[in-house]
Amino acid sequence: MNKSYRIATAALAFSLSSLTGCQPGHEEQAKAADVTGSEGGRGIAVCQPGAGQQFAELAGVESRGEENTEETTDTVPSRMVWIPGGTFAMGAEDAAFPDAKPVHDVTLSGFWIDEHEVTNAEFAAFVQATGYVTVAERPLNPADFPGVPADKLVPGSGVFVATAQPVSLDNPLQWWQYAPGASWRKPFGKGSAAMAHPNEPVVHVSYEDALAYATWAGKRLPTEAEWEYAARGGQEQQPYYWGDEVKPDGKWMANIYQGHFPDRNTGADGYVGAAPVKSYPPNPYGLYDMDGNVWEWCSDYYRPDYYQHSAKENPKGPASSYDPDESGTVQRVQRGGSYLCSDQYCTRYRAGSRGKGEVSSGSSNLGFRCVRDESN
Ligand SMILES: [Ca+2]
Repeated sequence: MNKSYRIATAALAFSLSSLTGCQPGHEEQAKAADVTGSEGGRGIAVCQPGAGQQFAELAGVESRGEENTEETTDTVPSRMVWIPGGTFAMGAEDAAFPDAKPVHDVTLSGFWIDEHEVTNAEFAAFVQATGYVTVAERPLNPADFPGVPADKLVPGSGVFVATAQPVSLDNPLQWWQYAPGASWRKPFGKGSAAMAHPNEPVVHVSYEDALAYATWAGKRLPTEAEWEYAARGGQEQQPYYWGDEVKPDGKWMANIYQGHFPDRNTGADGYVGAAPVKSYPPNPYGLYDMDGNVWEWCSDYYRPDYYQHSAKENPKGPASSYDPDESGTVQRVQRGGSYLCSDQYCTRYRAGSRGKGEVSSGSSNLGFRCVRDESN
């Protein structure tokens, strides 16, 4: 397997592949010039691998730093919700999402879906039962990383690091760093004492990791159509899964990003990083965090043109992946956006939009939830 995409510089750096869902569209790139150079010097460090995670001290905002290493045993129970079969309009008319066109009718059989993202506590039970080692924890094969010094081949994963000041939005490596030792157990890497919180969604999971968990749990990963159908909650096309306004009645409906990306996260919605599951209102189906918090793996291969010839009943995606932006990589769909999404950057938290990522890569804002067929 060619893993050269995981090398961004002479030193081992974080793969962009799992972040592509948060790369700006052309519209956002055009705005980058306006962003750069404004509000200089007001950056808030969200985390700094190597120096340790340092969450901003913000009044009213959950602050979690190195001192927070306590064990919590009171975990959110795992529950599944039955989604009745039906037909819905899949995709988005939004000009920012050409790969989400055309909007097309899709008919699905009913299925069960996790009411919340898989938590660290749930993933820990899987690891304890099976001894499973995630991709981010495994030794790196030098043959997969030609030209990278052996001492740089350290297991780890990509962690978001707020910039010290406003930057151009055309290069995500300015705010993504490869953090040695970062994994689902230690989301910010070995330079931080922070451990995974039991009720927060598991992160730094590759597609393989998510699939292994789902199989162990007697479940599977959702198709992209199932995911969107569940997220829409039986409602018609609208800009956001919850309605027409990003902040109806002055209330934040999902864990997304406020402030100025990527240097100043005000955490106005209550969280600057991942939030414990079920921290925001559920959708009409009783599902939490279908929007924001962390991206979620789907089982479909990603192709930007798939909607042009998608099956009408129970579509399962194309036979293989193709991404003109990253040809040669195998990509699966990711959905829902994350705590780093806003209308300034990463608009793909909006309804009907699509994300994607390279299958062996995880990051600090990527997790998953599972589904189950009626007969199982
Ligand atoms: Ca937030």
